[in-house]
Amino acid sequence: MNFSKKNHEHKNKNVIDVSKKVILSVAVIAALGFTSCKNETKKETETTTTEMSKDMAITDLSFGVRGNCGMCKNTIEKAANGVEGVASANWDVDKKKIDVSFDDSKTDAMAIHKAIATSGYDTEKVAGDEEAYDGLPGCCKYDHEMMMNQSGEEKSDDHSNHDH
Ligand SMILES: [Cu+2]
Repeated sequence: MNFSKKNHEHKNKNVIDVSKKVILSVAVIAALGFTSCKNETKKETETTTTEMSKDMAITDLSFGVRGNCGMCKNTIEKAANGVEGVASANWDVDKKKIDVSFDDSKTDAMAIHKAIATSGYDTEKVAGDEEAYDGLPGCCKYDHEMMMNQSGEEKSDDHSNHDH
């Protein structure tokens, strides 16, 4: 009699232990699920931020472009600005040099060289389109032998390139 009662109590205790374990497991699983969810959200945010900063990446570039005057300046800058991703373009008539800022996720340096060449102007890397050059106003028909990408110093000292 006494033995049987003890056995019964033991069984009840087992049932309670099992229930406790189940509740604990559910809580742990829920906690894990919540944590992993949180991590995923965090990851997504980080990825978005990286992509955004990549989109905003602006590259500054300078290279030589031949030309004569203010009309050349307009044509050259218009050609560079016509390339998607170019934020700004400024051609220096004295230095025969253009400063361009562009989004390098949308375009690259060669696309800008080619666009300027298509408008008729020689760049350091691409010769100007001949037909477009022929169509330029007389004052804009620049010398193809012209020095380009000059620093101000070279221009003020004409003998800097000679050995005498
Ligand atoms: Cu001109």
